[in-house]
Amino acid sequence: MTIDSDTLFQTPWHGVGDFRFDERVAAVFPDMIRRSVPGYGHVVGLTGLIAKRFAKANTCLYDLGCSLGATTLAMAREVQQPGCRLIALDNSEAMLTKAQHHSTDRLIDPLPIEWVLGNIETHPFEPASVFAMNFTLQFIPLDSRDALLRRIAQSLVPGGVLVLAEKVAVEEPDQTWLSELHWDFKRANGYSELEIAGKRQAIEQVLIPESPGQHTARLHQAGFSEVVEFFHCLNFRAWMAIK
Ligand code: GEK
Repeated sequence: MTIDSDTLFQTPWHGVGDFRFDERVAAVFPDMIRRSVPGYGHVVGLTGLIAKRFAKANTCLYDLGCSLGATTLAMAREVQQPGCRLIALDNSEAMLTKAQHHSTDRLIDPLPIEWVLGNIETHPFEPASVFAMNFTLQFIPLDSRDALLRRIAQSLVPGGVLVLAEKVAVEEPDQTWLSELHWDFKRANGYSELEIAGKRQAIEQVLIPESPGQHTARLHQAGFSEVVEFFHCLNFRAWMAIK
């Protein structure tokens, strides 16, 4: 696979809140997410290892908001339990088309992957032992998040797990420097001031982060018995929520 550099915001974007997961974003996505999300590779790799530990034979495993399938492939490589189905869901046709292409030349002995074009909010889930939702809940409308998390918890078999990774809102008013440090991270990865400001403007009304406290409270309310943070870097966190 050749990875194109993310130069999308070097020229003016369409406008405020106009960010879309279209062909232009899909083409540069691996470069964009690596340079924008601290610890992305760790979260993806650990999700594979968590899936290996929690997968139960003859159940489904879901990757919700799979994009180009990095998390999906990490799970497919690790899971050994028999009779599992791995379902990768995204509502961007551009992402899914590319994901399917990549996966065929990347897996040697694959757990078969079902690539599904669909909306996480309405797609019916079958009994599952693992859900991964890495950096995707942040794009779901705020008033749909409780119902989605409840539906995920209901679809999990006892002892099943949800891996949830998110960009989070800064909880303490005196910690706004955490967001600034994230912009420093992007600068250090070669993004210009124009690109950082352009992306912020485009994504402002599309990516709505919530605080860590809001996430963990929602996970408990949704029916998870144990919620453990396994990753934290700047304003990015990931939890395992066990049913
Ligand atoms: C990774 N998890 O590389 N239904 C389905 N898909 C959706 C929806 C929805 N309602 N809303 C957004 N998406 C991936 C990275 S990216 C994160 C996830 C980012 C999809 C959207 O099309 C995009 O592919 C993905 O969620 C979010 O491990 O871009 O920061």
